[in-house]
Amino acid sequence: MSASGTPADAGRNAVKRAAAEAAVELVENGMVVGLGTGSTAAFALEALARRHRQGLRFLGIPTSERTAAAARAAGLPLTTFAEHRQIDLTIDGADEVERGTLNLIKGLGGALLREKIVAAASHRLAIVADAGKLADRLGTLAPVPVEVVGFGLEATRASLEALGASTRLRKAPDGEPFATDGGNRILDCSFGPLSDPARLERRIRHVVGVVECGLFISRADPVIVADQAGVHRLDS
Ligand code: ABF
Repeated sequence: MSASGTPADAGRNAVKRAAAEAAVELVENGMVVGLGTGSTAAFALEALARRHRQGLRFLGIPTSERTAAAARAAGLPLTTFAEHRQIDLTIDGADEVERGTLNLIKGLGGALLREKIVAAASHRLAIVADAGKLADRLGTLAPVPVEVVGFGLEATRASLEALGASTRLRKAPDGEPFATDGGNRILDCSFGPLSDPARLERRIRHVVGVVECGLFISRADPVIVADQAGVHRLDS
């Protein structure tokens, strides 16, 4: 039993760690590496710190303030888009992975805007997840997080509901509306299982007041999932 949890927690962490460590093996000397957010990406950060201590040299661009803090605490060298506009490889997590297409839902960790900016600048995006994130259709396991500007939020919310969503304003642990690193709000939008996630991403991003949405279409390459049987690399 892990110190902080049940045998099930220990098993889940072992699976996440295995997926994360497999992705870190893709990192080569001299790379600019996008550093993801979430518990699975945190295992990747641990493995990167270990390889850095063994002599691997790379520069990291974090996808959230909390990832930046964790990377600095681990002694990892960071850079910015001002220095490097191209990222060689990003390692990040996901909330849901659509079998066969590798389309994703991301953002339940609240970092979707910076994650998508980093993903868009990345030559490769390695997604790491436990196999429980796999679904036949996106929207089965998770809502679509949508980052919106606080001003006019209720009007933006009505527009998203007109697309067919039931929406929930994300709250922080203190009960106040959650604020992203960019100072925006998140509406978690439940549309049910999606038949055309690419079309829905376009429609959501077209809504005035929307900053970005957590549908990541045709960006993942590869998706590395792990389960009790081992690590599996999924290619579209
Ligand atoms: C991040 O990883 C987010 O996009 C997503 O919400 C989160 C998943 O976290 P975990 O790996 O802890 O399930 O990239």
